[in-house]
Amino acid sequence: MNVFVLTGAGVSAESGLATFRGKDGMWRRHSPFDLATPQAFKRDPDLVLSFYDARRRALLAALPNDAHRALARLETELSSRGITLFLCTQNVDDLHERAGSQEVTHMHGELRKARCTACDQTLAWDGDMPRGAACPRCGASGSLRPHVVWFEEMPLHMERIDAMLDRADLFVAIGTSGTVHPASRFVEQARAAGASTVEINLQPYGRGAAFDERRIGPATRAVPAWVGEVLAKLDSAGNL
Ligand code: BV8
Repeated sequence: MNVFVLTGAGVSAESGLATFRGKDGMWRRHSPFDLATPQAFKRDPDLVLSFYDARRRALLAALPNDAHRALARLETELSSRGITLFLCTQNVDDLHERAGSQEVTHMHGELRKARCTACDQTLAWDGDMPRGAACPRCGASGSLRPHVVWFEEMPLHMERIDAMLDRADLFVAIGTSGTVHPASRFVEQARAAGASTVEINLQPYGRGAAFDERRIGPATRAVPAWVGEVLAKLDSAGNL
């Protein structure tokens, strides 16, 4: 059996990291087209780099929450039963990993990494990223950017993600508004492949009733509750 979990900014909201489209969301204060596109980076690299510097500093001060921990527990428990948990996140934070999740697929990249546009290497990066910073690998200066996927860039790991969607028995979307493509169509793809679908959110996805089940509530309460029920059902009925 295969479980596909997709997380969005809502799973990290209670760790104090701002979401994008909520009432105090990042895209309420700035346009994504001034901060999260290749053109924005070309037009004003200092503005874009300072945006990610501020988010990286906030991330280093943040801690995983009970939702992240519940998903790490789910991974361990399912694996001991021979069931695969594919955890795909739209988030660029590393709170899933810091909560103990071993396999995390970051389709929009990772805030604590840099990418060199000269040698294409990605490297750990925790400090601020000044515009002229030199690549520690190839020495090129001014070639570093945050290792995140901007709008109009291709998300990462899409082949693997598609394969896992096509063989999911259960698809769960946690804390995402379902606004951004291609993540927004994952639920339809998993459903078309025969998966049962569950949404865990503070308020429902903007569109359509593509979910078989909806659990409304804060992730730090709703996710541990859902994980507990999944494991109890596995132990009693032997299925998801
Ligand atoms: C691409 C960068 C091919 C890193 C991000 C087809 C149709 C429509 C549009 C497009 C399309 N094809 C391409 C597009 C354009 C674009 C797009 O989707 N635009 C949208 C806005 C209309 N997509 C792309 O460009 C993607 N690339 O498709 O490649 C291609 C190639 C070339 C040319 C064309 C196409 C690339 C998308 C990646 C963009 N990068 N971030 C960063 O800075 O973080 S997107 C950004 O949005 C973040 O990554 C974020 O993760 C993502 C999704 O947002 P959410 O996670 O859902 O967060 P949001 O704030 O929206 O919602 C929060 C949710 O949490 C809410 O539901 C709320 O209820 C819930 N919540 C809040 N608190 C809690 C909670 N839930 C539980 N508990 C709580 N406490």
